[in-house]
Amino acid sequence: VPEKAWWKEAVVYQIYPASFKDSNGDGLGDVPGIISKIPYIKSLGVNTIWLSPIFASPQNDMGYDISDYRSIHAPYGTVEDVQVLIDQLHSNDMRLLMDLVVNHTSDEHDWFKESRSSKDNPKRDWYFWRDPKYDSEGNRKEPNNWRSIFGGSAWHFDEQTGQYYLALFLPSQPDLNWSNEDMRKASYDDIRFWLDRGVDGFRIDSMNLMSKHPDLPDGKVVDDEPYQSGAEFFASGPKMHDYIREMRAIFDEYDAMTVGELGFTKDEQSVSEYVANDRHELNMVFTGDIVDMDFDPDSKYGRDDFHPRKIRHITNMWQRVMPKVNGWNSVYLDNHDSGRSLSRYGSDAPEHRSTAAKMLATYLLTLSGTPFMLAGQEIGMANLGKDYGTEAYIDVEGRNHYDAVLKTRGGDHFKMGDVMREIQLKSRDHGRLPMQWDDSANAGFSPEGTTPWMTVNKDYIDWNVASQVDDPDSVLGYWRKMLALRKEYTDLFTYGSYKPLSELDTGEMVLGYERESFETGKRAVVLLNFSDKEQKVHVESPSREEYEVLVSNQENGIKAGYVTLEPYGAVTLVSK
Ligand code: TEU
Repeated sequence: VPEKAWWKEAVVYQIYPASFKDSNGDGLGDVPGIISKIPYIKSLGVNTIWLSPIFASPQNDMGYDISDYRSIHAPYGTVEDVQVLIDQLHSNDMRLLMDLVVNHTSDEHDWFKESRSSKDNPKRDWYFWRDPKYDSEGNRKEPNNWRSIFGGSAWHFDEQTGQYYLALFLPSQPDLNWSNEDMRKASYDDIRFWLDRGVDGFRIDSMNLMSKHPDLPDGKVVDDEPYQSGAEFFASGPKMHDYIREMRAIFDEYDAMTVGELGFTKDEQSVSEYVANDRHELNMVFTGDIVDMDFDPDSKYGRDDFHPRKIRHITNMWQRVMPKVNGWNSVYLDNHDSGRSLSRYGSDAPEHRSTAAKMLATYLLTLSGTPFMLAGQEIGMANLGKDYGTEAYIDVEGRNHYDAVLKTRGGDHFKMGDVMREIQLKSRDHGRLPMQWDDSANAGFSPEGTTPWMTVNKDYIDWNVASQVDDPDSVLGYWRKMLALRKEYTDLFTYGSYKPLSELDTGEMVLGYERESFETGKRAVVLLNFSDKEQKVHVESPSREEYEVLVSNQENGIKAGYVTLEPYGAVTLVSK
């Protein structure tokens, strides 16, 4: 039986600050805009907000490139505004998680400026500086073959001192060297700065990249490209658990929670080591597998279509592993780094959109773990439609990919159909679309007459908060109902046991599972149709007569012994 904790009962609403609510008409969302929406967020039934980075930053990676952790990017507001946000959330019994980006800084951070200034600067070792290598012809080469996650080499030559520095993301996001104790201490001071102001926890960005193999060896060569992943030497490196434990001591002083972003590491054993309770490391992680279900194993924009068997496998694995190791996990389908789950794992076709959005909500809110939703999910926000051209896509990751492929195809945009298909599904832009509040200009995100920082999806005319907020049958109405049920049945959905239903009973397109409360013995059967076809499911154990429908996104279809799921249908039964 899992021990209770506030962070296990949290339901988290992720806000991408640039895209939530622009209060002053500069085209960018801001902290006062978020504050103005607290009553709305609270009315949904969520109790925690995760804010993607709002700190001072040149914004080369939308704030994931921080130049000063203790001040706020001016267009978003001030430290005082954030204090108001924290205080107002607290007085509403809500909490705030911030984004902790400490695997790297911006190259405009003072630490990096000092570090790059000379080889003997005291902060030189706060980053990774290495001498060049030379090939047989005497040409200068990078210290190793690692590839940046955003493409190209992960090393950048700095003329001033004649060495390369490491940057796993953009060249302007140099990696911090966590093996340097002074660097770690400086970072902990920044963490305390926010904890002292009442922040309730952190989502730790690129968490498991903070410990690299000390020798920085060449990555395994898998093709004839000049740069190779190298992740086997920079993800979950040898000191990773030491650093996390050192940080945990600080978080414990404040009863703060942590959720670590876990890239590359996907196996049960390694994931468990971060979250098993007795190891005292993180409260939970984001395993990347759930957002990668339509990625090619080696490349995000490689094609590998989603199939329900993938979500069955991933869900069954983590739901069973966590209780075994006395650990905890997050439950999520969306974030700011990909396309909307509705468009990828459900359907945004007009005839299915509302049903599919409700089906995915049912998934998120009937599993054990802490649910994280992305703002807009509650109204069924979807990807940009296929009629948007390349100019609508502005994120650096997708653009770099497009440009790199374009080059290999002789610059011919007409040969890019396959690449556009993947961008239309998975580009990070989709997760960052401005929030659709109403059907006025700019979807009510920015005042009329201003130009939002990125495309507002034109489907906002039909899909917005105002049109759903008073309609109990809307996607928003369904989210509210599900959030209330999750709260009412905390013992069942948050803390209960999990048992998968056999694929033989559900058929391959349906995900089915049973939950049971340790406290009351109450049981739930959840059936989710991940296809656009009707599916007939045999529900045997125990007999149907003992169950009633708790919530569903379809009217009919439930007969003794069988449930007929409509396309994207979701039925949750509970024992009487
Ligand atoms: O993402 C880390 C990461 O590994 C990403 O490359 C992710 O896999 C990719 O974006 C999926 O498309 C985090 C943040 O979530 C992301 O927004 C940042 O760009 C990145 O770190 C660098 O800070």
